[in-house]
Amino acid sequence: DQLAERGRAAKAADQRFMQLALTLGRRGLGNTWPNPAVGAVLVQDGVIVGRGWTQAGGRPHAEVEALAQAGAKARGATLYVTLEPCSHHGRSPPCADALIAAGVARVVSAIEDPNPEVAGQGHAKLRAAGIKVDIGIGAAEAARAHAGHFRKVRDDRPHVILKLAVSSDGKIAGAGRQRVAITSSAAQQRVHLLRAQCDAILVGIGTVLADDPELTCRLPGLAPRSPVRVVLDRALRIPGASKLVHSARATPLWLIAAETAEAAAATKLTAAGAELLRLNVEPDAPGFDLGAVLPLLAARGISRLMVEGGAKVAASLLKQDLVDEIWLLRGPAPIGDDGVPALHDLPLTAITDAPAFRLHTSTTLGPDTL
Ligand code: AOF
Ligand code: ZN
Repeated sequence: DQLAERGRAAKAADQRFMQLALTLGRRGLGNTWPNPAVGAVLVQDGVIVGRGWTQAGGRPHAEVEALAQAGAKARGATLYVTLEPCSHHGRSPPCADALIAAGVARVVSAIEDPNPEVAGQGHAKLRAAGIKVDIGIGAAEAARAHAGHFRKVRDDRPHVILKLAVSSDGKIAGAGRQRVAITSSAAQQRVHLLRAQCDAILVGIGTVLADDPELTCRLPGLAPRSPVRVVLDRALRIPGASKLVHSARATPLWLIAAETAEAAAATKLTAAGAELLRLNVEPDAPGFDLGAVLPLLAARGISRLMVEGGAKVAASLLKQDLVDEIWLLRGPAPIGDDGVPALHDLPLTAITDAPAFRLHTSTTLGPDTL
């Protein structure tokens, strides 16, 4: 009985420390691309001796941070980490080697790293050095935190988060695309936080022309965490006077344009700080093939992509089954039949009733529902 009790207590402690590692790891969301946002905790005799998370731009890795904090106290300690420690010589030496050198006794790892350069070899290396390795605690939550990394490695595209802010009758704007207040400031703040937790945010040129959005995170202190802004702008119609172009030096702006887009516009926008990504488009195609746009972003390191509009981009992503996660914010008031529906040519029930999606969480934000 005493033995069973001790086993249960040890398991509960493992879960608690892994929860902490997951929480620390999430601090890096949106800030570590092209790398995943990993969290790590080093524990010696039940006492936390080191905490770490992947730093901006992906380095140092979480384990290295935790080891640096623990110093000599890492010897004999247990490491809780949200992703398999790396075994490859990438932009930094392998974390597995650092853990072995520091004398860590046990590693509790949430999930295997799908990166083919690692893919089980990190765990194997640790075991070969006599470290006890337990895998799987917190795996579901880790898979969610690292969804972008998994998607990028496996499917060459980012994890796509579609954000929709709709009126009670499922509209996103008034008649003639007129801007209407739909959600409250509480909901808007939550959206700004989500922006900070994504690597990039994508909109169509129609949304830019209609709304002149800035697409930054404007929460106090979090402006530097604004994502890369990406606009699908095949003919380079984005106005030089738009907020996006104006802020292009402070926060990156990537314009996805057709190879045929006018050279003069390209020169002007590049001079203003925007970066151009050229993509081939068939002359009579209605727009870009999003199935080709997403790999372009993944190749540049983007693993968590938020999509904020408009209705055409949202509908075509859904039609092509390229949406992984939806944030549906619904305001309390209707707009009316002449408003713009959230999904061009698709009823909103295409997502709310679609078998491909399941409700993860539902919560209220002021007068709105998320
Ligand atoms: C870890 N801890 O905190 C992260 C890891 O180019 P590098 O050397 O920075 O390696 C990048 C790869 O390392 C990345 O694709 C992923 O497989 C892994 N990320 N690994 O041990 C970390 N961020
Ligand atoms: Zn590493």
